[in-house]
Amino acid sequence: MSKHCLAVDIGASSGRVIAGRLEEGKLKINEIYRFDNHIIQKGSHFCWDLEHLFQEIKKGIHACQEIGIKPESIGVDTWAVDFVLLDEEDQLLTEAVAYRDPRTDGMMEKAFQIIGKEQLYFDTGIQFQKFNTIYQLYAIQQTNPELLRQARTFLMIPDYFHYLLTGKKVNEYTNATTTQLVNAFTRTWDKRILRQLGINEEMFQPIHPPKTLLGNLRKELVKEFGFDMKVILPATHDTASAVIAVPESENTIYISSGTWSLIGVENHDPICTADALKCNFTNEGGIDYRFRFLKNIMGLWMIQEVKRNYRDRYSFAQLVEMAREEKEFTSIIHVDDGRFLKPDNMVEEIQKYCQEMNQPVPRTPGQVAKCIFDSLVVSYQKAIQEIEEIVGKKFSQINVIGGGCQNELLNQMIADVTGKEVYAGPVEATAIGNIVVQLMALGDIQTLDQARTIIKRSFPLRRFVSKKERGRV
Ligand code: LFR
Repeated sequence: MSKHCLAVDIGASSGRVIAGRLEEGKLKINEIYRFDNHIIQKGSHFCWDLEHLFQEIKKGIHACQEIGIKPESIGVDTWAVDFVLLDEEDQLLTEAVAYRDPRTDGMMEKAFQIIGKEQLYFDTGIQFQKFNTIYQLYAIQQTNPELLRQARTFLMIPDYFHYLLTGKKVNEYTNATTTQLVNAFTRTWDKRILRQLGINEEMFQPIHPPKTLLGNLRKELVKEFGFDMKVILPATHDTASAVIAVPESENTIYISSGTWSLIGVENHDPICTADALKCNFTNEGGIDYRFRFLKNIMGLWMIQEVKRNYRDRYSFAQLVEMAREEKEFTSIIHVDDGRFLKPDNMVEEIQKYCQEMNQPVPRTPGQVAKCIFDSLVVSYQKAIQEIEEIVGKKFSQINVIGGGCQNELLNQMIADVTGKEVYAGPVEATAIGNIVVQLMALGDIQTLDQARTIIKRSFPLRRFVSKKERGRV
């Protein structure tokens, strides 16, 4: 039996502390602790509550002790792009402003006046999203340049938690690439871009790849927990960790399904071409310097918001069942329209959109949910066509990973619309990806291929075929 590794996986709506280890060639995982996460309003900004999240991480570690697990190592992953700045005393200079905050409105266009859009894409390979770190930093540069001058350290959210755990300040590679400030070819901070935008380049830390052994816990924490452990960098961008857990990477298009739907393929080189730019695909840095060639689709955020708008009267499962009943309702919205990024009320925004487009307006929760699922699948199908065109290859199967793969209605709809085989699972792809990277660093797993073989053996997938295909058998 191998050692226990702890994955702390925090998404936009919840966080998990999951322990994993190898047992007779299989990976066994065990959810130790789960907590909520959400955006809170602090002053005039939407922010993440990092203090609360760190307390929750600590509770998860304490919980290990209570059930007699003594982990060998720990690693944290979260969503991408967000960050904090520290001063010369390593104190927080900023709140962790959330990427859905409107401070970046108009910043992307303003930055394009200084750096050409093409140059930015050809150098970084990163998609244009108004919330990318580059535009968040540029927003600070425009409104409070003094803050950037004072900053000594730039840490992304998982980097900050790793700093709190160890006292070591580094930037992890996979997450750093999402800033749109890392050169896709040199894999280092792109000084030219930073200089052009007047962003203090001194605050960036050395970039370290996943599998780096960062160090041990701070002494105070060892005392508090009663044990020490190693802190190992996983792929700290949650999507990077999730994609590690896609068992078949060659002929598969993955959809990492959670708050966002990340749809794409794994490549060995970045595709920074005019076609990829036109379709706004990204080339995020992955494990072993592979690339996630993918597109962000608005994802289950829309249904999470709808659930909230209905004051949590219906569970996700109920919304799915109600959508299933609404066979006749077929209005389609453009899910990637910026208006759905953080509307005051998602239900009303969807209704307004349908009205403006002269489509039937969804009135019941089932109709709203059906409209979201149908529209997501339309967006997936378009992205798949673009991927196949740009990559120049047809893919026979789709692997839906992450929490959203439990939505059987959506899985079936994807199979029906695309005509491809759909595989669902693993649900905890992100934590699994996080854990296998720690096991690789510890020498218990040798290669990525071996990790994927173990994952395939350990977590059976569910298969969905299109109605048409089922009719044939
Ligand atoms: C998914 C994710 C996406 C990223 C978005 C914002 O959780 O990490 O990959 O584009 O959140 O950070």
